[in-house]
Amino acid sequence: MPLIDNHMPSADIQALDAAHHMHPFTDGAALNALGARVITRADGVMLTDSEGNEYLDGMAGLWCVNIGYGRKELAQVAAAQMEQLPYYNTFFQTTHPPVVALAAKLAELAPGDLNHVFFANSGSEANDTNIRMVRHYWAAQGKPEKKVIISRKNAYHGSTLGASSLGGMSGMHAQGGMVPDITHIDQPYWYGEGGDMDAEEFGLHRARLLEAEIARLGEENVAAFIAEPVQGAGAVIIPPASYWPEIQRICDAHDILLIADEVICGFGRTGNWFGSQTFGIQPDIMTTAKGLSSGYIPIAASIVSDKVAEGINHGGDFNHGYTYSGHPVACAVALENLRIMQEENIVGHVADVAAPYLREKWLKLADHPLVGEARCVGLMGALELTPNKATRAKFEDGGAAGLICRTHCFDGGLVMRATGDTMIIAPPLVITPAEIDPLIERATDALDKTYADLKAQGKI
Ligand code: PXG
Repeated sequence: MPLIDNHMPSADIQALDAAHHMHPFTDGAALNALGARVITRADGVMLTDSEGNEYLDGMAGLWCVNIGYGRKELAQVAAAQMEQLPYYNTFFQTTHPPVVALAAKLAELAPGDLNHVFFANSGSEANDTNIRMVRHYWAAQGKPEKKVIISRKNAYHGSTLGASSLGGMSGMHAQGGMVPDITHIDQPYWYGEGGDMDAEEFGLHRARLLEAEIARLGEENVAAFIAEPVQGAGAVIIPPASYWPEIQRICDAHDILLIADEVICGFGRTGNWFGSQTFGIQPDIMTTAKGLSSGYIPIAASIVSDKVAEGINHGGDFNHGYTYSGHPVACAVALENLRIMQEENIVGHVADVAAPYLREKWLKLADHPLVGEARCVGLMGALELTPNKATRAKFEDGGAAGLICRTHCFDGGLVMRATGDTMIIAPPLVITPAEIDPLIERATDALDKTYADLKAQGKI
């Protein structure tokens, strides 16, 4: 069987990439001058590039390869499903076994009365679905004016126009504009924005901004609040314990739907099946994607409460859907992924083995002279790089230190992401203590080298 593999010299692949492939979230001219790393294969938690270099993948791809690379069962299920029924839609009074089985499985796994599933192909699409769903829900209740969605600055909810408007990344809003009736409040980022406030006090303060925003807009105009249990792309912002209970109280008190964007937190990342369980959130809708199929195939799902689903059903047609909503091959692969997750107790492995082991070692990195804070929950963690630990100061040329560190990580065989000057990890959930040891060693080595570089540049 022909595979597109390492069949050309790396430089030739890079030249074709530069000539024809437009990369996401990338300065194309800068990348083309450098040339992209060509990743050709992967197994377990390890990646291999076209030059034969190996990297420990501290990012699980892009927060998604939860069961690790190389699980042949998923490939076999995909092939079998393609042979039996490669495609059919679910629009016109039809359905098919994989989509039904996956919807029922998600209803079983999701907390509370989240029993109904609308499928999409990406987290962005699922969040676009959510915008239309919550607005349609309130219109079907006779409240069409209840349509504003409140989100947070520095949130990431995707890249379609709707999802990027929900997100709080100003650089994205500046390119292509925003859909109307979406507003943003400040995030619960204690390290970066807490100042002299105690973390719990700060968490309450930031949660109460939601109540103030609802009052400003008028409760009768607000449809929903959307938030990630832990902001992922925003740099693993773990809210103080006081934050989520207060958000829940405010949503309940003001009849505002709560959307938990679980695209990163879902399927075991925080040590429970869903981040909502880790933080005691009872959402009306959960957005899921990534770990749903461990990234082996694109699929996403909005998991919806009885109340919202019944409300929608009373509204006549929901004029929404994608050609590939509930694609049979994607559903079959996601089901197989969830079967493996359950049979191998991968969430239990995170909670009882991998996360406690990582936590002990990761938090110690805060002793490094370059690190202002080390934080983690489950298998997601962040390190704040700073020129001054005592004052939590930021580097003047924000982002440069992070890029130096990221390069040292790559050179040392570790994929660790930089968001500005915050280093981030979210390894595959199957990572073992024996694999966490080299992750920590390589991260420490990269921090040492970054520190030396910054000293030499006079930035510390
Ligand atoms: N919600 C959340 C919380 C996400 O993290 C999306 C929605 C959108 O999902 P799709 O499948 O449309 O990409 C995401 C995606 C990064 C990075 O740099 C993070 C994401 C995507 C791309 C880059 O950390 N998260």
